[in-house]
Amino acid sequence: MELFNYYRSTSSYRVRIALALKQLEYQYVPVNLLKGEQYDEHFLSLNPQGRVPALRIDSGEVLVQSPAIIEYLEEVYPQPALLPEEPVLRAQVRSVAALIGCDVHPLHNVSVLKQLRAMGHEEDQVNQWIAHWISQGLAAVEQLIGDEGFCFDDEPGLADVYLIPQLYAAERFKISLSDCPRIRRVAALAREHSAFVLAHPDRQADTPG
Ligand SMILES: N[C@@H](CCC(=O)N[C@@H](CS)C(=O)NCC(=O)O)C(=O)O
Repeated sequence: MELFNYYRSTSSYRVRIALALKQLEYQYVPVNLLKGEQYDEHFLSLNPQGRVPALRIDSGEVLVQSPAIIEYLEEVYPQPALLPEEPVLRAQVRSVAALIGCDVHPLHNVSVLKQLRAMGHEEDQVNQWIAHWISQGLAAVEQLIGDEGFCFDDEPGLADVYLIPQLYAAERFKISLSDCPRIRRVAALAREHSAFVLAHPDRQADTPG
């Protein structure tokens, strides 16, 4: 498999964690978002939306959108499972993933911020925008996750796959987690877990030296 991604892209980081948790080998293909490589003809032929991640699977098909890629991995490589068996718990885990993936991350994506700047917003307004949506989303996640272990279990699952990259973005944008002890607990566990360590933006092929 080939993963077209960017070291500090939140949605790429999710897929890297899922691949690492399932101990799947892949080739890392960097797409530099700051240089606009996502709009190169070659990359657009893989993903017409011009966004990472994209996963080329061994049959040659290219999958896009991190939720779809992660679901594919879960279906084809079911162990270790990212979702629990029990339907209510499955829905709760998916809720946290959706909250982050649909209601937080899209609001601070590169092209959304570019559009805010193009509409005349100053950098401090853009930063306030980012801080507002990330803080609000994480405050809700704090209420939804459990009191022990990773978000919902002793072992990491789908909610953790979404949360940890969002925390990396929160740190970049200097969002305080002082009111989020549960989230801080999950972050501390992830720092010690080999799959999360492997997938971390600081140690990818395109991480600046
Ligand atoms: N919903 C998509 C979001 C993909 C996305 O927004 N990727 C960002 C990086 S995290 C990107 O490629 N941005 C480039 C751009 O907006 O120009 C997913 O989960 O894969």
